[in-house]
Amino acid sequence: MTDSKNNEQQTDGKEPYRSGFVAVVGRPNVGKSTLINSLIGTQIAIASSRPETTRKAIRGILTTDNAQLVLVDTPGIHRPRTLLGQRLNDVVDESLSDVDEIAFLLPADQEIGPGDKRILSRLRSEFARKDEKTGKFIWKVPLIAIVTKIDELNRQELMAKLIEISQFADFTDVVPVSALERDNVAEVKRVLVENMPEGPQMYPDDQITEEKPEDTIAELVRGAFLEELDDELPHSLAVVVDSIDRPGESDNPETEDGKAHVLVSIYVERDSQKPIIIGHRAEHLVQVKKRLRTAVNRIVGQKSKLDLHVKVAKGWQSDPKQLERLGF
Ligand SMILES: Nc1nc2c(ncn2[C@@H]2O[C@H](COP(=O)(O)OP(=O)(O)OP(=O)(O)O)[C@@H](O)[C@H]2O)c(=O)[nH]1
Ligand SMILES: [Mg+2]
Repeated sequence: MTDSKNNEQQTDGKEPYRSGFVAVVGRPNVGKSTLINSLIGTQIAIASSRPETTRKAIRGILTTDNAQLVLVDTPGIHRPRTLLGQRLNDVVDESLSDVDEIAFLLPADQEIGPGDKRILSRLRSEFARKDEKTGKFIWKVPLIAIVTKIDELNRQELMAKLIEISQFADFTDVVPVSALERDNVAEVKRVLVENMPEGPQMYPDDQITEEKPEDTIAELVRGAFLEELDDELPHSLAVVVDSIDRPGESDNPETEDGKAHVLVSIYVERDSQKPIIIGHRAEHLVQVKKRLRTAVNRIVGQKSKLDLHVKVAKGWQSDPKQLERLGF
């Protein structure tokens, strides 16, 4: 099942062009962001071993010879415990309105659970109607089950898993994949394209995301801290890019060195968290800047300087005003 990097879609010239939106949904931590990155071939969404990594509906654009798919990464669907959790669920609702196809991710290495059932019934209430005669659900859009993390199972276990998932709901198709080992990623692409309605190309060939540079950088900074900090501060971080000043375009004296100046605020919930973020002799700030140098230069389109400021927004995850200010 391993696919080669050059395994692009072949067209015979007769295939219609297809385009539209795919909502990528599933419980927290099932591998949504990782799969989207691997479909697109570059990191546009951050992924981590912690649940609730994704907080915004990031849109990645996948262009093939005969199709363009906008993959909408969503926060994991879960029972909310904080106001932030509630807002994350709202984000999922918004990103579900008006999609052409749904990719429902289920991890191969876990049992189908109440979380998955809740997601299914939520999808049904929005996208399906019940046929009175047969009692079956008729879907308005294709519903594709993607079984993730298959590298965790042997062949026999995987077969049993695929059968179990096929019986869980009336999926249009069921596709196994390991995004981590790039196993069967091309097949996922093929199935998603095949089920997309006909439509025109919407974005230039080389555009891979709909996000503003500010938002992409803010996500990358948050992702870099999640990696840098291990488990010290799981959910307490929010990142905002306040400004990008380019030389010649602003009065900011910082740009006199010819570099763009990217001003970033990193919010934590309590004073005591500040030194943890900053680290001994600012080691975390230094590492994060180093990690992101190339990516930020690419996004801004020129040599840039990241300026990181750690601030406290007391209890922001449960405070409506603060949440709004931080873009939720
Ligand atoms: N073994 C294995 N692990 C994977 C695979 N894909 C993702 N993971 C791991 O699963 C964890 C979660 O991945 P994410 O892509 O952040 O999951 P998510 O569904 O986007 O999570 P939220 O945004 O929090 O809902 C990370 O530690 C990934 O490295 C895979 O194919 N195989
Ligand atoms: Mg995610």
